[in-house]
Amino acid sequence: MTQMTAPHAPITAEAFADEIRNYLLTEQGVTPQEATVKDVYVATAKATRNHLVPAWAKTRADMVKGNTKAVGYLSAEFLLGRQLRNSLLDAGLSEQFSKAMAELGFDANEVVFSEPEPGLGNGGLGRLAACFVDSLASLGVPAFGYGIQYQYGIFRQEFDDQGRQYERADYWLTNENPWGHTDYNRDVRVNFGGSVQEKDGKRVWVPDWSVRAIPVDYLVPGYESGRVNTLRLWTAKAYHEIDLRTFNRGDYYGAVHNQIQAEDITKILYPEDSTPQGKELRLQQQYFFVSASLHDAIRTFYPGQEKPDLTTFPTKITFQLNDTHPVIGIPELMRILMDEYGYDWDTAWDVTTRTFNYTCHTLLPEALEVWPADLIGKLLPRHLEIIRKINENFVKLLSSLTDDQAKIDRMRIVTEGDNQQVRMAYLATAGGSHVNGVAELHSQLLKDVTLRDFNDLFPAKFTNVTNGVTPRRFVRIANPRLSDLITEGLGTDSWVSDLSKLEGLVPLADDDEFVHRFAEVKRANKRDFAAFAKERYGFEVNPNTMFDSMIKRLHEYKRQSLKILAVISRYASLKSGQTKLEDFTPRTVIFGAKAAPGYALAKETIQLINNVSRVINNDPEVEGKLNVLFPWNYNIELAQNLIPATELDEQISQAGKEASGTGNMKFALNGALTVGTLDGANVEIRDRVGHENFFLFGMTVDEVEDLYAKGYDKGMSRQYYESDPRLKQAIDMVADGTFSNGDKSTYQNLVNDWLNKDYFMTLADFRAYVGIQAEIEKTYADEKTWFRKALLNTARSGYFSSDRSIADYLERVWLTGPLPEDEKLKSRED
Ligand code: GLS
Repeated sequence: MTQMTAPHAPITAEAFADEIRNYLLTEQGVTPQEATVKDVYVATAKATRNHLVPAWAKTRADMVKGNTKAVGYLSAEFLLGRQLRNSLLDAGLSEQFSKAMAELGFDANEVVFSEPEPGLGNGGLGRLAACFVDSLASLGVPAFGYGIQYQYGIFRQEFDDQGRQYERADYWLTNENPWGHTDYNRDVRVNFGGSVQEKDGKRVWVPDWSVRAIPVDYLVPGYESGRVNTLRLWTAKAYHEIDLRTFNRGDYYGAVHNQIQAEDITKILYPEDSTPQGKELRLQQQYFFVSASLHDAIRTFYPGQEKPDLTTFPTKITFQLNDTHPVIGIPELMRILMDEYGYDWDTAWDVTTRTFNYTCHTLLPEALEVWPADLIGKLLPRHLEIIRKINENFVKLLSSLTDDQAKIDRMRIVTEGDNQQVRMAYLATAGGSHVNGVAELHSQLLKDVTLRDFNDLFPAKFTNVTNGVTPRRFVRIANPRLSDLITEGLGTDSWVSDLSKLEGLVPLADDDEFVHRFAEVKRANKRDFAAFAKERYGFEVNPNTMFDSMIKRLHEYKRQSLKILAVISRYASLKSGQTKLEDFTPRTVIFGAKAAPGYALAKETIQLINNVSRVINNDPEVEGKLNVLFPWNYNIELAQNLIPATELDEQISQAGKEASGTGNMKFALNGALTVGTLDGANVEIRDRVGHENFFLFGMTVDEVEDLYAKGYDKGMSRQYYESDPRLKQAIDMVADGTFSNGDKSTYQNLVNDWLNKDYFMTLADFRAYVGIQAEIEKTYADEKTWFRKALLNTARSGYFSSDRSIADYLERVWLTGPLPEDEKLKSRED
């Protein structure tokens, strides 16, 4: 069988170099001799994109012509990471690129690094969306990713000389962006404000102001699928940018008021992860991209039709609501169907409920978005009417299903009384076909706790789809050494598109030579990371230490403070001689984390980590034994460098709080062992890799609940402090100024919280955490055992491919599949 490696005929390195030269000259206006690294990056990106365009057009045409229902992935965040290597891989041009760079006299890595990273997401949720569009294309499923092109993505994190985080704007779009094509000819009008009036017995929305939504199209190539999908990110522009009369009066700011109001909508990504703030601008963003996307889908699937039969809409496309952020799409589709196309309520409701599905990504009650009805009424008056009617009908439906009035009241989409609120998760559950959580435990807790009443009455709606990560970016590209070894071990590279094949490595865990080579890969990656950390951050890293990483957003529930308290405790124990230096397993402890700018306790934790790092790293007594690194501005680049080099991965959230986690999957695939709680996808990772290959500690969900019932967060944590000398010593050191040049007030809020509240039970889990670390060290001392376990983590984590997640969505939620093979083959021949 001949295997296609790319959606087009491959070309030679010389020909590719010529194409790059051509772009340099015709678009950048420079010869290779004059070109800078950035010029070469832009020209290479354009040349690469050009190779993908024919398959892109063909995929779209097949999608519109064919009978395969498409997927619309509506997400306020797509955390893409750099595009060049990924596009080269999918275009089948990776090798040509290396040679072409050599021919042109440029360093391939430098060219890759010169691409600014598009940080259009906060963390796991946004990165998951990026993995999902990659997998949809790789599986050949026709799909659109729909979102927002923020002018400023997640802030750049820096640390000041006190170790405090400060935030800088992320100017990622300041330079040329060769990947996104701004399509001014396919703009969409999005309206806001105004009122609803009665005309000829109909409710008519008379808006107050409008914004021009312009699509910026990114190509999403599939790996070896011959397909290229579209990621359409909307940018906002004003219809009338300048008011000349106001300008002529000398009011220059007033003259551009319209422009500012419009462009503000897509100016900046809100930097909260898991705990969004209900700001008016955020609702504007949500409505803006959802309204534009729904109109875009209608014109795409019913081209040129003035009176399309939109009762077929759910057979053309199914929309996935990525968390509550796009849920305003439900009343918007109702409005479009009724007000723009004249359908009656019942038909519109039938179409709408068959079109949408909802993924919930959280267990934190504060993360389920709730909007004041007044705010929705002010910004989207017609939508508020529709939401009220949906609520009214829903309450009627509930009354026909149960006599339990309290339950009905709990389930209202719009709350009653003063300050009415619209609960977006409930609207999504009522208005969509399916609701899913993102790991088995999470989906179960959604059914048992968060959406329990809904599950009681509509059990068929609920399902689980465990998250996954793309093996292309997070193994093949991030870890070339491991990729080569896997390919050698399996005798094929087909694992890149079918990660379940990794299972074939299991027998090699008994092959000492192979395990040794696996260990060599890790060691080489550690040396690479040490060099990267030195160059990028100026850190001295000893590669002959255990690399122990915790990279994720800074959040109390994730419990970075548990880890830093344990580090302090080991430091104290080394200093006091309780632990002999020669018995100590040398460790490099690495943190990467951004805190939401307004999250005070999280920011104090960042400051503490930085200062613990400063004190320990400058203490000659522990030199070479304990080192704490906190590279700033954790992003995808850092993840791609650190994950392949990590030996121990920390997933230590309080049980029942992390919906899934996806970093845990990336680490396991790259041969790190996890120390973790029974939370999120940790549970499934442990079951798959084998309980003996996972370091479990801490309370379970039930134990956590029991402890709350006993009043833990009402002052019980102090008992743990009093009764564990190591814990007491660590907290006392934070309180007494050891990590703040003697100042006792610096970490006052943290210390107070630990001793009086500690909602996420850091203190209660401390003893178990320190205990498991001793076991980890014992295992690490025996290299063969450690790397055998690590290899088994890689071999048994194939399930955590986002290709598998997408296959599950296709089967359980979207009820569609790839474009037919013949259409695919036709597209390759063209
Ligand atoms: C999150 C969860 O916190 C993560 O556990 C999860 O892995 C991710 C993707 O499902 O979604 N929810 C959220 O608001 N941010 C996340 O990262």
